[in-house]
Amino acid sequence: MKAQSDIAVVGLAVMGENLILNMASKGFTVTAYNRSYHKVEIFLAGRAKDQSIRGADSIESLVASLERPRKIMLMVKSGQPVDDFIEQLLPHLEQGDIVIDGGNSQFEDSNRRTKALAEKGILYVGAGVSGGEEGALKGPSIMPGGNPEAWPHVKPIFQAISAKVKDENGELTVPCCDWVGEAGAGHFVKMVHNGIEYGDMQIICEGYLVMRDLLGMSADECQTVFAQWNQTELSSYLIEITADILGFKEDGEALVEKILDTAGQKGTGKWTGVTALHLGVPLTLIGEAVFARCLSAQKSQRVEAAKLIKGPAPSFSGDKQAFLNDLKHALLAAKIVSYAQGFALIQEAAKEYKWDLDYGSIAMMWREGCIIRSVFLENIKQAYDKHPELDNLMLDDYFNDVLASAQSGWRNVIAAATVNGIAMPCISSALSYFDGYRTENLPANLLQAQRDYFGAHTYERKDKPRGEFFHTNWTGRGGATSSSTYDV
Ligand code: NBP
Repeated sequence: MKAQSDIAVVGLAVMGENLILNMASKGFTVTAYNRSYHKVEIFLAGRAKDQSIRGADSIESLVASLERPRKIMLMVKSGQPVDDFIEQLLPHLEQGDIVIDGGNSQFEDSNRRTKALAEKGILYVGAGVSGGEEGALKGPSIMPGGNPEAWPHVKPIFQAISAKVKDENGELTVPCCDWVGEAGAGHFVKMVHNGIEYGDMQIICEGYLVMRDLLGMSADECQTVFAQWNQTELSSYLIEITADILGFKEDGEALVEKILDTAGQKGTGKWTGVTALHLGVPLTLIGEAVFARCLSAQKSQRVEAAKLIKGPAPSFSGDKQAFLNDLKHALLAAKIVSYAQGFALIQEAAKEYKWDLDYGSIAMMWREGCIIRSVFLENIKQAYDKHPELDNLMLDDYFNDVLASAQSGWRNVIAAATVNGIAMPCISSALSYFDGYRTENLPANLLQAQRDYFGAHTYERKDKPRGEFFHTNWTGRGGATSSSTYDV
């Protein structure tokens, strides 16, 4: 083992332990530290035995064990614990040392911490890490942002431990980790990743619901369809595990049918939705995915409502295979809309926070190692390679063509689900966004008139240049005074 460690990892829970083992397996020497020291002892005697991993029993010994510039990665619970630990560390650090937060921190916290630490001469990195326990051990997707001066020091370690994608020669050499951008950009991208994960999961669940309740398919039959879809352009980790889950048996019966239909959530989908509202970006699909989990959690109300509120009894007559093909198109189209909305959110944040982002590179960071990994991300990379400033992914030729051919099946599925009383909040809201986005004249002319009528909020006119505002005394009773204008 080297006399001084390359990096320290603080926090020996599921992510920290596995990242340390991953780093050691790539030839780095790592110092392990945890608030409760007994976990360090257990780790050193167990999984870390005979590896290039040393323990530290105090912050002083942690800092002393590191070569300079020191790199200290926190894998602790996000929020106050991160600030508390940074406070404890600061008196022991020197100019140019690097603090990395690899937890699920809010991007505003990373904006704040990058600035506050830079004022003290300490380089801060806020890195989103995705892939859970297995990813952390074998190769996660890592999305680092923060102080760019830190990147050359952190890059060799992060790119060595991250998941890899094949290069043009078919070799697994392209790391699913690259510099995202300044301050909180890395954690912002990780947040949107998690929001997209909510959307992808809900889209799949809506497909399953239609198969089960409209087509009357068993879990085994659904499993066969998802396994087939995993050989198509829908191929992804989440479709793959869905097939596995549907085929899993307990006492000869599908376990999935025994699981209570109330979804949990830890909040990253909600943050994505709240951020979209703040930035004024329509993120309808992810928003619906969060609300779908909320509605599922109202189980006792739904049990009562199911008795009292009657809708149509689902029944399907027609060509089942053709309908399943339509359903596949509906899932694909909704997924395109979800990523188009997610990337539009990242683009708006880049403008707001003045981050210089490479959208194709972000797509490649999600290509492997994380929960939303899929072949589809390759097409997103290509779209941004062609047009780095593309306003919306749906405007890219490839995605426009896919949407054009998926459109009629997508509409058929939503029509059938609507007639049969089956809720598809994500797949149907995606279609509303798609139709709204391609509509030259929305009814917001009437909306502006309503706002001017009751609140003198003014409107712009089609027959006048943009930026000129008018107020009409609609009733003859109001005055000529208009309200000030403002944007969301
Ligand atoms: P947890 O989020 O469960 O955090 C547990 C760790 O935080 C323990 O080492 C604990 O020390 C330490 N800790 C706490 Br709690 N408060 C502390 C404080 N005030 N000062 C110092 N240490 C403190 O661990 P995790 O699931 O491994 O996740 C770590 C981070 O990675 C989190 O931000 C999480 O959101 C993120 N993440 C998790 C996953 C996943 O799949 N679990 C995936 C991606 C990202 P103790 O042992 O002394 O209590």
